[in-house]
Amino acid sequence: MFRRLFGRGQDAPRSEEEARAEEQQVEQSLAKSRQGMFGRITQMFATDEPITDELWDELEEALIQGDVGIETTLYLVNRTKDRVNRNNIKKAREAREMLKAEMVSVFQEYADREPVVARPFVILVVGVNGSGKTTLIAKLAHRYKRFGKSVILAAADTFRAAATEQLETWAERAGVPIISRGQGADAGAVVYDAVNAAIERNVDVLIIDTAGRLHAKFNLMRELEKLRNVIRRRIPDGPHEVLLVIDATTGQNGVLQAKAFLEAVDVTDVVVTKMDGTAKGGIAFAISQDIERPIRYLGTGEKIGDLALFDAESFVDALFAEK
Ligand SMILES: Nc1nc2c(ncn2[C@@H]2O[C@H](COP(=O)(O)OP(=O)(O)OP(=O)(O)O)[C@@H](O)[C@H]2O)c(=O)[nH]1
Ligand SMILES: [Mg+2]
Repeated sequence: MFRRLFGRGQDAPRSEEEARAEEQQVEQSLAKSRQGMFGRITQMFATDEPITDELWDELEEALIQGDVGIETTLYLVNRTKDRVNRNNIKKAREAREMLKAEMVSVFQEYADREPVVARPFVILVVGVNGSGKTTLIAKLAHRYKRFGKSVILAAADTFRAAATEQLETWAERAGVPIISRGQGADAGAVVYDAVNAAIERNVDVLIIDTAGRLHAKFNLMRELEKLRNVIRRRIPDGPHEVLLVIDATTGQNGVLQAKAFLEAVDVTDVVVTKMDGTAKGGIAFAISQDIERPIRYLGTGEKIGDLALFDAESFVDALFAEK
């Protein structure tokens, strides 16, 4: 179903067709998860058998194995059980929609913020190394460009060797300009140049890549604070979006690592990458609960078009899709 016409940075699908294509992408990226625990849950709730205590135990086990996390699992099982009892539901098949509704509600706890209108719209991308930041930036550049927005990138990961070159390659592929100073340069200086360039060239969207490999937490905080201050010197309400990137394949441990960023910077949204690479898509629930921010996008593959806006209902439907 077509639900969102206007995204915060004006990056939402423009038609039913585009929205449907994105839903299909999400569905495909969850194929492994459906073959794993979620397929088992679908089967458990696909019968006219009576609901038993064993069914609830099995559900609990499957959700935990699917990386939903213990707390969220218990919440889901208890809420669904209550609802089933209240409504006097007897057959497993009839309980399924109630389980799905509770799953959707987990994500909706952190609802979308009000749209922000700004130009340049500044997006800061943060996350542990290898989580998929640079790839996400390429996907976002491609996406905004497709929607008629002008984009400029800032290569502010000056820490890792070849990070700038990697972003340059993507920028070329996406057909957008990039501001860089190479490895070892001051990241603040890169951002300073990029903000000025974005303003002077009247660009719609500025997307900033950052280093994930800053060893000590203190360094991480200091660096991100510095970048934020550089942005605010010329754009006082920026950055308008701070995206925390989390790799779905790293499981609970990845969520724990990502939490360090919440102390370093005002994260507005989460992006879950590599959904296609895990059989434990339940990690999205754990992420939503632990990070306490809305999930904005899903990375569904390695290609530049493999990005979808996150929609709680489509996501849960896709986990339960019978195919
Ligand atoms: N399958 C899959 N692979 C992805 C996705 N997003 C990123 N990757 C891969 O993950 C790897 C790391 O991606 P990068 O974008 O370089 O990650 P990064 O966070 O910028 O890493 P650092 O710069 O080292 O901190 C690459 O091999 C990407 O192709 C995704 O949605 N699906
Ligand atoms: Mg990178």
